[in-house]
Amino acid sequence: MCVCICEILVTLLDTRTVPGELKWAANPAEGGWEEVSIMDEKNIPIRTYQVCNVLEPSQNNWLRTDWIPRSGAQRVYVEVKFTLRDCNSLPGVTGTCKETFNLYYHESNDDKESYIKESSFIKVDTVAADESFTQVDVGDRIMKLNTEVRDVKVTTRKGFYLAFQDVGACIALVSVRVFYKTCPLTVRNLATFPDTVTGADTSSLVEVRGSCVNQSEEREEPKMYCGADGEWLVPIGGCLCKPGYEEEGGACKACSAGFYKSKASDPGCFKCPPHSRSLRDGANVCDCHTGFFRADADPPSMACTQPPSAPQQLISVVNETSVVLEWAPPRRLGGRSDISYSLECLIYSASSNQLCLPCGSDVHFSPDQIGLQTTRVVVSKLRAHTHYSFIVHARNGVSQVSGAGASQSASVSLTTNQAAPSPVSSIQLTDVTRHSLSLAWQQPDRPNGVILEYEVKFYEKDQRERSYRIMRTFLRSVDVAGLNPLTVYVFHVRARTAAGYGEYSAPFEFSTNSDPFPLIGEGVNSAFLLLSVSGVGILLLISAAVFIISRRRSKYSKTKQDAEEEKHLNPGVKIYVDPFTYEDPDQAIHEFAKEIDVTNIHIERVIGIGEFGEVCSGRLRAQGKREIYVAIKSLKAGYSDKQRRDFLSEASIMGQFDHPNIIRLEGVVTRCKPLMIITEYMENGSLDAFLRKHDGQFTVIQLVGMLRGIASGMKYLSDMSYVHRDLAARNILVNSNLVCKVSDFGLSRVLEDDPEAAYTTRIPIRWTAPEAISYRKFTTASDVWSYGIVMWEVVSYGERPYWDMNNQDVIKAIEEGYRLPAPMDCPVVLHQLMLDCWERERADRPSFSQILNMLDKLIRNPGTLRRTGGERYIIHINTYRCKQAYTEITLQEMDRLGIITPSHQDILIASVQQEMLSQMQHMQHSMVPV
Ligand code: ACK
Repeated sequence: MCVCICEILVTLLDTRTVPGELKWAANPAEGGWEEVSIMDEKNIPIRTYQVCNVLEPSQNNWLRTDWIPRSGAQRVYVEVKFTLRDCNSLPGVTGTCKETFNLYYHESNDDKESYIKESSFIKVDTVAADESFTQVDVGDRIMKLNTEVRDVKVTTRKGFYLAFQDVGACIALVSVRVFYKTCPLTVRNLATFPDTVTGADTSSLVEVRGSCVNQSEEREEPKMYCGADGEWLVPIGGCLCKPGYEEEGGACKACSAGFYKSKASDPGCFKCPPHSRSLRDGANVCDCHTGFFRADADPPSMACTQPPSAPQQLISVVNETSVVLEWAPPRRLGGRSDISYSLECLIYSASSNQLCLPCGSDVHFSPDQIGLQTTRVVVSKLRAHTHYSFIVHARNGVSQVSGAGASQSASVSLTTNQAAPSPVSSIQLTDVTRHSLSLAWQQPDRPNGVILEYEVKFYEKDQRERSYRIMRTFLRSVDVAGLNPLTVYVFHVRARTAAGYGEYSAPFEFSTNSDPFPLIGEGVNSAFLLLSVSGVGILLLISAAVFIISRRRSKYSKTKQDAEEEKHLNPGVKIYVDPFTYEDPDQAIHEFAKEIDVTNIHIERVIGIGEFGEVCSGRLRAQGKREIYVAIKSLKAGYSDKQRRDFLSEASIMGQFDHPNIIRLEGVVTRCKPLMIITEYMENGSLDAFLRKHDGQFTVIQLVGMLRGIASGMKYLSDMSYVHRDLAARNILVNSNLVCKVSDFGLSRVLEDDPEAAYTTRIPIRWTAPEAISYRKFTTASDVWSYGIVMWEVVSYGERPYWDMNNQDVIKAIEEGYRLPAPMDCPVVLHQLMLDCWERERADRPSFSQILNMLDKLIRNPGTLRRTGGERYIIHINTYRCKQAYTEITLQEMDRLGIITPSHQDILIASVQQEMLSQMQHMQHSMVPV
């Protein structure tokens, strides 16, 4: 729209509008200017001043106006309308007639100056007529009116006087108008500029600051210049409508409902973006619909959005102690593209009432744990054999404001595999002599399981690794003897768990002490010198010998170890020889067992009672070997020949075996009494008692590790065609490293030798396969049955198989198809393996080789051990008098109700998985007493 910025004229004096006479001061008062009232062209009476003394020379007629207030003006305009007679038109005037008059002004604060000296007036101009008239025809008067305008700067006083000087013209001042100019009030760029009086000079510009119109704010200081002619010039800056308002007709108008304007600089109001609305006028932002949100950084022009839904298809791939987590983006992104993921890692802690605790800071996330843009993370440095939960949160810019940040997540639980321990980080020297170094170290940062052993590798620094020695210890320290004096040795230590050896530590160098002998010098007795020299010689010889022997020994042990491994890899070559096939049992014993000199045996204490007498622990110092701990079984005095043969037959059998999971025979004492069988010492005694003592203290993987050892030993025995016949947890021995070894090789000959013996009293009914009970069909397959029972014993921490049922009931139950239920927390796969071992048909049972493979597979994939079927069980409660319906119940509930009491005399509780229901129903029938 065009705004007219025409000047405004403010009148200070207009003779036409003055009512009545003007009564200006004329000088001379008579004969000069005269006030004459006439009618103007519209017949309105006006006052004029006239003078016409053209015939008289030297005219000087002054006419002075009244005081005119300046009213703030700085330059005033004087518009004079007048008529002037042309001198030529006047007959008889010569020389005296003029055609101009002079305009003067005089500034003054006094509005009533009665007399002003003519000399104090300042001349404005000499005014001549543009038009003049030659004659006045009174009847038909033609008046040619001149209009002349002059401007005068009046700045010094409050007002001024004007004066007209006539010097001999014939003039009529028809009207005099005095005015000044203003630039009018105007709005430009939403700024209001007030009415402004123009400047004093014709070229002056008055700078004016505008003020913003209602509901607007300054964009840039609004300014304009008021020109002398009353026109606005050069607008600068301006204002903008505030948020919620838009410009219309130079004003700011509120945005209507459904529209918004967020910034003053926005060109106008916009429609509300999707999922938002504005209900009232003047909105600077639209409110989101319920369930939709706007992030702090979201512009108001953006649609309102929602948090994402949960990530999809979260999968985990466990690799030892690392896990790769991958997922697909959420199905609903909420209308945003700023999705990110973060991971929460929780560790299952058995110690804190099975709550999940946040993983420690040592867990590593790649590329990161939070702010992930990718849908794949590798989590490493987890603990081995440990249950973890990972929660993947999907978040976007509005998750926080929506308050739903934590809920949009997917989770996965997993168990890490076994992994070798991390390296030992440092080795400290605790003692040093000329020939020995004592070292100690801390457990690795991440043992990843129970540390079974440390291996210390060392060599002379000069020798590098060309020739090294190995020592193994269960402790975190070692005394290394037999070293050369003043020699630098390099040591590496590594730890071993069930998962194998970890990496060696970095090399640590330690030096033995120097030779303490005094230097040969003055004052040394020659005999002592001789002794010293020869002593040094002998010592050197001894050290050399020790060195050579130790080097040989280390080579031997390494060779032996290699052979052991090789043999273990290629089993089944050797076949077991039954000592009873020897006519002379002593021949067998001397073929398979080493005779030990009793003076090398140091008995320390009694640790138990065996079938033939006491079992003691003690130490054996075999010639040229280091002292070892041993178990010593002795044959009590007063034995018969048969007892002697039976006693020694165990050693003859044991002596044929060489396997890490078979108890090792050190030798026998047959040449003096009492007869003794010396075996390696197993610190933790028999497995059943050991498990009962440590009820619930092992991880499933540790239990499976024990079972694997037993299966490995049994595979070795079966490869050698040896049938054990009395495989039970009580006949498994456990050493300090939790290594389980099969022992007790005495039962085989009992039945063999005495088929008519009352075997039902001696036979371990609960451990024995039905065909072996029924018709003494002892085979590796019947050992497999017993192995299944051992599995059950292990997983139930030494519980008695079939609890307090008597042997006859056990035989009957088995015959009817009943099988032991899964122990509490037993992984489904393990119970299934037990059931496989208890197949009625022995051909259907797995071989030890298959069992071993299966357990190895479980150890490699511990996730498969997670399912315990423990959530809900079908419980059949059978009494001897009545049969009850089964019910679904959890173990916890059973526990709470106190009904799982296997020791209870007349109640048998069987808990099986749902899949086993048919077998269970079958069992129900079987348990009805006859
Ligand atoms: O459960 P234990 O302590 O372990 O009690 C029995 C006891 O002797 C009668 O057999 C223990 N025993 C047998 N052989 C050994 C051995 N080699 N090392 C340690 N203890 C043994 C067994």
